[in-house]
Amino acid sequence: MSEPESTHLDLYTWGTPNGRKISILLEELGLPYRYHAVDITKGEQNLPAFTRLNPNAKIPALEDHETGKKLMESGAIMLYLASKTGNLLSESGSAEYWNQVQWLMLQVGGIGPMLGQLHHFAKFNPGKSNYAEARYKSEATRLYGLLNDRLKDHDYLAQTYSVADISTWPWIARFDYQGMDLNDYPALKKWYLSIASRPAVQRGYVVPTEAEIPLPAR
Ligand SMILES: N[C@@H](CCC(=O)N[C@@H](CS)C(=O)NCC(=O)O)C(=O)O
Repeated sequence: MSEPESTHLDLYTWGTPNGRKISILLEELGLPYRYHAVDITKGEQNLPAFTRLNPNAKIPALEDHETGKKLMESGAIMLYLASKTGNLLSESGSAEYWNQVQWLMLQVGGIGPMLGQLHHFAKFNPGKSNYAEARYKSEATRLYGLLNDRLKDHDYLAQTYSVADISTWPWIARFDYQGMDLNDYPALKKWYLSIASRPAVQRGYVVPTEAEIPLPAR
C-alpha cells in the first residue's frame, strides 16, 4: 500500500466496502495517497474534522490539495480519480464510458444500499425484523443472479476491467455477511476470484486496517 511522504491526495476511510472501493482504485491507478482511518464504530464520522469534508457524515471522503477539491460519495470519488488519470474509465461520452457508468450507478444506487441493509438486519440485528431480513435477502439473491447472468458471457461488468468492477467487488467480498454462497453463482465466483488475485486489490483491501480477503469454501 502507498504511504508516501509527499502526495496531494488524502483519503478518509474505514475497512468497509465503500471505503475499500477507493483504496483499491487508488492502488490500481498507481496514485500516491495518504489515508486516515475514520472509525465509524466509534462515531468518528460525526466529528467536525470529518464533516468539514463530508457533511453527510459517511466514509469515504477525499481531499485533493492540488485542485482544492473535497469530495464525498464513493461513486463521485471514483469518477474523479479515474477521470484525473484517464485510466479504468473510458473516454467521456463514448459508448463504453456509459456502459461503465451504468454499472457503477447500479452499485451505488442499488447493490450497495440493498446489501448494506442486509448486513444491518441479517448480520448485526437478526430477529429484529423478519420482513426486512426477507426483503433484503431476496434483493441480494436477485442482484447476485443479475451479476452472474451478466458475467456468464463477459469477463467484466462492462467490456474491460473498470471502476464498475472495482466498486462492486468489495460488496461481493461480504458474501459471508450476506449469507450468500458464491458456489451458487459460478460466473460471479470466477469474476470475484480473478479480481481477488490482483496485487493492487490485495493492497487496497487492507486500508486502513489489516483484513483477509474472504474466499469461498470450495
Ligand atoms: N452513498 C455513500 C454511502 C457511504 C456509506 O454508507 N458509508 C458507510 C460505511 S460503508 C458509513 O460511513 N457509515 C457510517 C454511518 O452510517 O454512520 C457512498 O457511496 O459513499
